Amino acid sequence: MNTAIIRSSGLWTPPESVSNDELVACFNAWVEKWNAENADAIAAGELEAKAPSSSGFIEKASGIKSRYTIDKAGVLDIGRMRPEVRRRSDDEVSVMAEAGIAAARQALEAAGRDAADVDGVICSATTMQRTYPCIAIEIQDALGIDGFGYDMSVACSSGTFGLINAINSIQTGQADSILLVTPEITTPQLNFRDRDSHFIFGDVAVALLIERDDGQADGWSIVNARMKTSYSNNIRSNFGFLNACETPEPVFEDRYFVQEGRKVFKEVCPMVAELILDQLQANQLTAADMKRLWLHQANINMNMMIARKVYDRDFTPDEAPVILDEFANTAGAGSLVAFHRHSDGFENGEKGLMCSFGAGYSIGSVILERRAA
Ligand code: CO8
Repeated sequence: MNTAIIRSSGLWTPPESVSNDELVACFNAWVEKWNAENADAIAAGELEAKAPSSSGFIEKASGIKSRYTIDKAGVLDIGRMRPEVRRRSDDEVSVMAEAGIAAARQALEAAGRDAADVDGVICSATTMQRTYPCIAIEIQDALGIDGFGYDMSVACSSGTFGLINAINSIQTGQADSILLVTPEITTPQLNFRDRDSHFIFGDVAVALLIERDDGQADGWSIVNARMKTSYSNNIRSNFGFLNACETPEPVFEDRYFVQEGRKVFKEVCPMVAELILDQLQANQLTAADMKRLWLHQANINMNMMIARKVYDRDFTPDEAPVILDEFANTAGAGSLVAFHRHSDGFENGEKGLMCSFGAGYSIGSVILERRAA
């Protein structure tokens, strides 16, 4: 069986970022307007007045300070409160592919590789912009890769499950080199008029180049990979192709992201810590062997709790780096972005662990070892 190595990574961020203060100012202006327009119904007890949001709550409850979006003006326009996306012709590159291509090009450049070196593209993200042709095939075509491409989706574990698929392709000899691309365009899936969730997500694209390990190249070899899923309705979106045909017609809000955040927190943290500790033990390793945990980036308090349980001691920010202050939750991209931003300072043979967790529930956990050729 071949062995796989992560050779390089790449990242695309939209040019515009929205701070908590900007987001909250827009939300609160809309709340004030809505409450004024519905004052009579509120006074009569027919409607409940909407409560304002607060930057202080957002930062304390989630650790998020800002998020990138594909269209700041649309998000902050109280008459719209969602990104505006120009409809593109069939001859133009799609929004998701464009983001993915930029991240993929960066990963190729970082490894000194070009399209001729790559056999396949996996596009793994929470939601696809269209059903077919696959976004992965569009990315493959734009980069000029002679091989194959396919899309896959496992919500917040899309990045790690995609990585594990790439590893499997290389181990079985199906491919020698795979570009994994995770473009997460989440802000159009968010209800910016919902106080509970309007601050949570941001847009990004991340790419990893995974190759057959020939023992010559720098990178990260794969020590072990684990996947776990367990059905839960606590994080849900009912957006889908049947919406247009459903009777009764679904309310528009039902198509957005919704969650029972407290339940998710309580249920997912112990599941993740237990899986990581079990995986380490099964590989004759302990937390002390892990120089860094690149955890999914949904909530800083979740990450602190999981890292505390895994290390069984206080830990330094360097041991469980946080990127959600800048990016917010980027769904399936989060743990890969943390890896991209914070994979320096490893000596040959030192190990770290990448772990995603989220809707499904789903957990993807990969132990990596630094290889310096
Ligand atoms: N401003 C001010 N106050 C607020 C706000 C706000 N914006 N929102 C809620 N509050 C208030 C509430 O009204 C409540 O007040 P009171 O105590 O008086 O009733 C108080 O704050 C506490 O509310 P919560 O209990 O809801 O607050 P929490 O402390 O639980 O924090 C979080 C909310 C931050 C959402 C937290 O529960 C959390 O992050 N949980 C983990 C969730 C998680 O990790 N989910 C993973 C989702 S991501 C995923 O799986 C990918 C899905 C695919 C994504 C697709 C892209 C869109």
